[in-house]
Amino acid sequence: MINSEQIKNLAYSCGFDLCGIVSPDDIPEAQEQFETWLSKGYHGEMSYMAKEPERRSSPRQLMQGVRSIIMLGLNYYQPDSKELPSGYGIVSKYARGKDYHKVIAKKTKKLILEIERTSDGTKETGFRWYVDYGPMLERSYAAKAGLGYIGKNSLLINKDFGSWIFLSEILTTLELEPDNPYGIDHGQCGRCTMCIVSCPTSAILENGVIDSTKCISYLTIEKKGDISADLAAKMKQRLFGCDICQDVCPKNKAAQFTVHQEFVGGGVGEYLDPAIVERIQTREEFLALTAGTPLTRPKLDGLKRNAHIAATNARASKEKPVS
Ligand code: B12
Repeated sequence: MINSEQIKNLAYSCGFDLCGIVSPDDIPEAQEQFETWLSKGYHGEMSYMAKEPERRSSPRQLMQGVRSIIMLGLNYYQPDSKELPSGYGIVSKYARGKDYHKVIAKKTKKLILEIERTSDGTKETGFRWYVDYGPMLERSYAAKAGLGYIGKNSLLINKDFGSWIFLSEILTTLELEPDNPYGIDHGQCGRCTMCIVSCPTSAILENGVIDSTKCISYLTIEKKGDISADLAAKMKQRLFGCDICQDVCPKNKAAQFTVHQEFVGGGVGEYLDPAIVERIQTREEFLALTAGTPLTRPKLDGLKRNAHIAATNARASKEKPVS
């Protein structure tokens, strides 16, 4: 029978930077916070978040016979260049290369094959994996698996990689020894409120509670239709996603450049000329620029809207670099 230690070694050999094991028990306090978040409408137009909310902290409803969850993390940090080219829009770090869903899917499938191969004779073993889109409160389970702690910006923060990590998970029928969530000291935010005070739209309401309807990440990626003039002005030149609450975080000072080249190359890169996006007419032209990257998410209309806002804000600020 395969054990937790072997699973972790296989995960690292498949390219994951973090791996922890957690039991598939419900996390009632996370569920409660999540339902409060929904009841206040902080999910905005993300109606999929409100679909069967009780499943998100109840893995046994997601897979029959699940006995363990293998939580995984992948570092995507890459430093910014010093200067924003005049008039350009900024793409957040997670989206500069290939779509992480695809990158993680490939590594996860390989890991499952390796686990099957190693745990000889467990043909009956079941696996179900998710990355991001799955109905799981990923950060709560990652924290319980010892991958980090949940910071005031609501992100999972790891002592070695800071918050620049993607999360994913494999639910399995394998019985594995869970990790001790307090086994590794990842530190805490303490009295620091840098993320809260630096958010231009005041989207971080209190420790770990994000009002998505104000979050620049939500506005540029998930929201459909117009963005109010007030919020649009605060987006400055952010064309896709936002990293401010991570850039200012002292826990991210020691971040390590990702070894996963997929997140660095093969995408649109750090800056995008809004004029290029605004000129796009057809779906083919849109896909020529964005296929295989996270930028397909807001569709052509959303990306054009963002480009227009970034260009307008660049002109308004006399093309000064954004802070
Ligand atoms: C919806 C969503 C968003 C929304 C809402 C954000 C939010 N904070 O909820 C929007 C579009 C705004 C968004 C933005 C971003 N997102 Co997002 N998003 C998600 C998604 C799909 C669901 C999150 C969710 O359930 N939110 C609802 C709230 C209430 O849940 P929660 O924040 O997890 O809160 C729970 C915990 O914090 C917990 N809790 C709070 N305090 C404590 C303390 C302890 C001790 C414990 C145990 C639990 C706990 O209780 C809460 C209720 O359950 C997840 C993937 C997933 N399936 O989980 C990715 C995810 C959270 N996003 C991710 C990323 C990378 C981003 C961006 C950085 C992208 C960008 N650069 O633009 C920004 C960051 C903005 C921010 N500060 O949150 C990563 C975060 C990785 C990490 N290191 O934490 C995730 C995990 C995707 C992934 N698979 O890697 N996102």
